[in-house]
Amino acid sequence: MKIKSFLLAALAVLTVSCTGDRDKVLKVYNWSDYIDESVIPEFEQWYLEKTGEEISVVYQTFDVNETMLSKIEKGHEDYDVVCPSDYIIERMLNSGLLLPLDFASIPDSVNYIALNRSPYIQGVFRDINPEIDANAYSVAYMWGTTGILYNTAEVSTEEASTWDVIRNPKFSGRILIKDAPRDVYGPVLIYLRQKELQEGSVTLQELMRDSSDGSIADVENYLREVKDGVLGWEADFGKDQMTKGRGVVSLNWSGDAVWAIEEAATVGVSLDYLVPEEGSTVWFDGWVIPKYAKNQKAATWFIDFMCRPDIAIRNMEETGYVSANGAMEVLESQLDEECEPIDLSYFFPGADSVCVNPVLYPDKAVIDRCALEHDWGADTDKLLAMWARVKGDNASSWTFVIIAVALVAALAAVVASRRNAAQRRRRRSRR
Ligand code: SPD
Repeated sequence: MKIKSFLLAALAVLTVSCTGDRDKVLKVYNWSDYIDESVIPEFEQWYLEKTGEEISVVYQTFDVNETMLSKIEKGHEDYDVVCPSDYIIERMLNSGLLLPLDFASIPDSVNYIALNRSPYIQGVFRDINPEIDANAYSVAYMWGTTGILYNTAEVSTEEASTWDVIRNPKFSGRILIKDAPRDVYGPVLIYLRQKELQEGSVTLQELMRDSSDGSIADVENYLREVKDGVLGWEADFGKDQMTKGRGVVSLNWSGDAVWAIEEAATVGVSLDYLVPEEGSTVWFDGWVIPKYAKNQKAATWFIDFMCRPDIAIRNMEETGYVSANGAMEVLESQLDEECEPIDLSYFFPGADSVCVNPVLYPDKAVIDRCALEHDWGADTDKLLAMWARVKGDNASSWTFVIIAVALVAALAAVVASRRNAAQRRRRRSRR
């Protein structure tokens, strides 16, 4: 977080603790690098103009879903708006952690939520939980795919087109993997179950709910083969490592990829991104109001403000991620004559041949080989334990090497000192 926003947040916290005026504060908890921070003071101004009430936003960030979830699930922290991914929204819905959104409280004149909801996104959110419509509790913010970001000077398109690239010995030591267990598990399992997918004995959707011990063990074995070549398990530094040419293959999200591709081009590094042929996950992060929120009104207005097309465009431009906003204004802002026309009618009705960056908005054919992750409930702990084992073993194998080297050195020192002592004794007895 920038120093200015940190100071503003600290000031707002101080105001609450001094005056107790919690309804003048809005606590937002979002992913890092996921907003144009200049929209926050604009929201405060807009809120004052529209409601006549003052508001100070306390803006905090997280790097992985699980950190955010634990603060709410276990810590009962009073964030007013948070931005979890689809499968976490599902978990929060299932455990009664979300408040319904009161769209009706926003006057028609400024209701951007209802106006700009893409029918595609609405459908996806309905699929999150067949029993409770997630659209009543969340509004999608950004979305994208999980795929391979690669250095085109070192990695061919063919090599990057399969998930096997993450264990390709040619790139060992220069591979970056997202430190996001579900986002790695999904694609790896899809890769490992290619035969079954092709035979039709399992579907992508079934794999996204597969938390069986057998599948977790298969993914664990695969990741153990991968890990020796891993340069870093990263939450946010991967894109930077790729632009500097330190990494050449990165299992990453499409938004980080867009940011990295543009940044790398300015320093003469050529990166590209694709979704491997075997298939992958498509994900959606959405705004929700947790049960422990203290300012539901300002939270609802904040979500509405984020749905304003001009604000959505600014957030896209700043972060590289794609807004879930379905307004035509958003599509028009992304038209790029240099790209090949693609079919985007699934997202923007009627847009069956538009020129946009395909990393931002994937073609329908790419979406068709992707599936949405789902909550595993209590089985999530099995995955987190596996993840800790895979990553932790890295540390323990290094620890083992260091201990072994230290033991050999100590042994050599003992042997040398005994030999010297024996030589001294022999010399003394000869005298
Ligand atoms: N730096 C912000 C990254 C947010 C990406 N969210 C992707 C979630 C996939 N489950």
